[in-house]
Amino acid sequence: MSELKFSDWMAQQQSRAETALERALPMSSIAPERLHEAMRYTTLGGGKRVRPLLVYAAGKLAGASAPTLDVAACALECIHVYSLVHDDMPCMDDDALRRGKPTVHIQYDEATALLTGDALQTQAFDLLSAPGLFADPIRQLRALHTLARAAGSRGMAGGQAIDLASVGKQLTREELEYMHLHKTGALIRAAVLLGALAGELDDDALERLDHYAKCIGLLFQVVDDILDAVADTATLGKTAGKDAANNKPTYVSILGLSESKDLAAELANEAVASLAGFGEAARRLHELAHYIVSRQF
Ligand code: GRG
Repeated sequence: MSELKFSDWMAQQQSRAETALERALPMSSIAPERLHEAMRYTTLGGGKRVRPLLVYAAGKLAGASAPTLDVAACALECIHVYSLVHDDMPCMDDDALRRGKPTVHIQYDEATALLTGDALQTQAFDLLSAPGLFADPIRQLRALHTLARAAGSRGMAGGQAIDLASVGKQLTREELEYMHLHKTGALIRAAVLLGALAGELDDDALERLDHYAKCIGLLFQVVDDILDAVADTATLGKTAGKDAANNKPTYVSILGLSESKDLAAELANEAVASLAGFGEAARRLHELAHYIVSRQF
């Protein structure tokens, strides 16, 4: 049977992630209803699901079981959505629009937004720590450790702290890279690694995948900076031009548009080169690198 073309595979996996999230999140009929409703409001029915797609693609390559990958994909998306909810709050980016709809503190209130982020974060670890989720408990523990590291002060939350502290400052390219490898890259990297850990790859293969993941994590942010500078709010589903308006250092402000585009192409090539030893089994990861470099929103 011939394989699905990338756009069809992506739509299929996005819908698979949606169904898995529908099941994984507490129903809004269960107390506390308003909190559960807000968790579902912000998580379901939106977003590109890039992190779940990476879990699925890496997991397939590693021979992981579908139900395990569904749970790992949900855990990644819960952490990601928590970070978006908190990032949009008045104490951080203060944004009213996310995924084309009002942000949680606008639709509900600030306290609910705070709790929604908190609860989504712990929901991720609740899901990923379910006894027996991975065939090998040691690999499950490694996956938990990987996700905790990626989300915490030595990963995404740390990157966000550096981001907040650098508003209005002139960063070097190295400092900008360090910030983004943590703020955005750490979770993207964890998505690939969790998919891979759910299967049976050896440490050498995991390392090669980790290099791919590091490249696309940074690539994702370079493209995000380009889109923030050139795309409009309706296309992005979030407020465009915020980086310049907030006087934030970005790849575009440091390198300029043309050099940022060259860097994105270089990172995509380097990512794809690290997949060389996997052959056809890495097709979806290969295609995802191309998708990330050419995405329009
Ligand atoms: C609050 C601890 C904490 C961290 C926030 C991820 C983040 C850190 C802030 C989001 C701000 C931002 C715009 C970052 C740039 C890259 C990024 C993560 C964009 C949003 O991710 P997408 O494009 O969003 O995957 P969708 O909605 O498609 O899931």
